[in-house]
Amino acid sequence: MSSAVDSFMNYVVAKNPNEPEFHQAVREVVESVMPVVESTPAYKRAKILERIVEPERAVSFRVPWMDDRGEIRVNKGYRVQFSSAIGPYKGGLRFHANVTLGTLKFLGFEQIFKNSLTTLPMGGGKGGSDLDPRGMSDNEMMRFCQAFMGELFRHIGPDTDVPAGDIGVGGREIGYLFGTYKKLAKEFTGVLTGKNVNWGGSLVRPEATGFGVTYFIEEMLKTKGDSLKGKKVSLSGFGNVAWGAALKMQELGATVVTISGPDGFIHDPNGVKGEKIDFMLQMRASGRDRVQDYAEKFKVEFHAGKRPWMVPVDVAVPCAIQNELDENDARTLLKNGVKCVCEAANMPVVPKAVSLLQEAKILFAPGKAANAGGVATSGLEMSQNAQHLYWSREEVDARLKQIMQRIHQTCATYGTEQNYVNYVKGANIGGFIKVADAMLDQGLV
Ligand code: 2IT
Repeated sequence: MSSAVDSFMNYVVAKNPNEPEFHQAVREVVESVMPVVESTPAYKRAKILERIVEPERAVSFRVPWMDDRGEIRVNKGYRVQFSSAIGPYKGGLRFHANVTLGTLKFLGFEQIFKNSLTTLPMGGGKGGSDLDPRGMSDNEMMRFCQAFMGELFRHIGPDTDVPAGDIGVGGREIGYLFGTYKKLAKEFTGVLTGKNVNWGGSLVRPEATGFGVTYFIEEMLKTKGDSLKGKKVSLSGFGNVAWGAALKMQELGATVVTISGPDGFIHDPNGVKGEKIDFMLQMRASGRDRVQDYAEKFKVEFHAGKRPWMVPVDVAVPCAIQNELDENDARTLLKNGVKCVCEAANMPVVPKAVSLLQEAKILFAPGKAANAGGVATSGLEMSQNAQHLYWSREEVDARLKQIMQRIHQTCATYGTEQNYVNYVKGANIGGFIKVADAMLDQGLV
């Protein structure tokens, strides 16, 4: 089997040079699904794997804009429309200095299987820009978003491709992007998700990724007769995902002891709770991209340039960015008795660290299963927009929770090996089969 994986990966690497994150994401899925493909002649005949790793379409465009000093700035803009087998392309926009086409191909590829797992009719896509938003004024961000949407609008639509936020794109950016789309398309439609609730957004969408991750962890712990109550939890990041997770962790009786930023991490043994969680929003709005402000305000330890995985915890939840938890971090967490590591960001744990955690037979879940609550709630926002209705907070939250429980069940169904749930395998196979079967049904397109 590993030779089939290796030869397929040689093909992928040769066709997509210099895209290491994309190779990493593809290898992880192919390792899981190769046995299914090898034993399903229809998938082999239809070249499902060769087709699924090639985006249906990827656009790259120029984003020229003017900063507050009157200087002209030029960024790259992209939208990768990866798969529309089970619905319109769906996935976020990332504004971050290290964004390349390869980054967005990795994210768009992951999104195909994640969206399939939600059980909602959404294909996979991702977009963004190499913009570094740090230190930008509100007016600069508005002009950037107007320039970005000035090109993107012709490639998207409520039944074609529905972007949302990701790193660097939150409610403010979605507002500016939506304003420009509406003006150019002359249409008020659900073309973006993550909108403000006053004009088409869904309740619970801001919290949804972090809530969903927490519901998923609760399901994982339940398989061991355990729960989050009384557990010590480390989070990385301090953005939207970490914020939502901190809120729900507090509600379920866990103590969040770390958050982090590019400058280092803070250790708050009494717990990131109450007004301290609200302060995460202020830190994000400040655009300073540092957590030392938290340490100064609440008089807790700050570890400059370090990652939070050295703190002994029961549950570790990387919420920041890809490849932020490596083999050494995994060894440290295991040595300190970690019971569960759950990816809340997309692919934050490096492959060797994933193997170490799985070999130690602790609970480990991949982002495409555990963080699917964000895009699932985007799907619920699309449903509400299509009906021209709003659902209550209780209704959206109940649906989100049920979706996370179903995703957990799918992982267990396809991933159980001798009393151990391999969530990576379960998520990949569960997500893949539905997309592959839809591709068979729709012929060679
Ligand atoms: O990675 C993700 O799933 C997201 N950034 C959310 C995408 C969405 O369309 O809500």
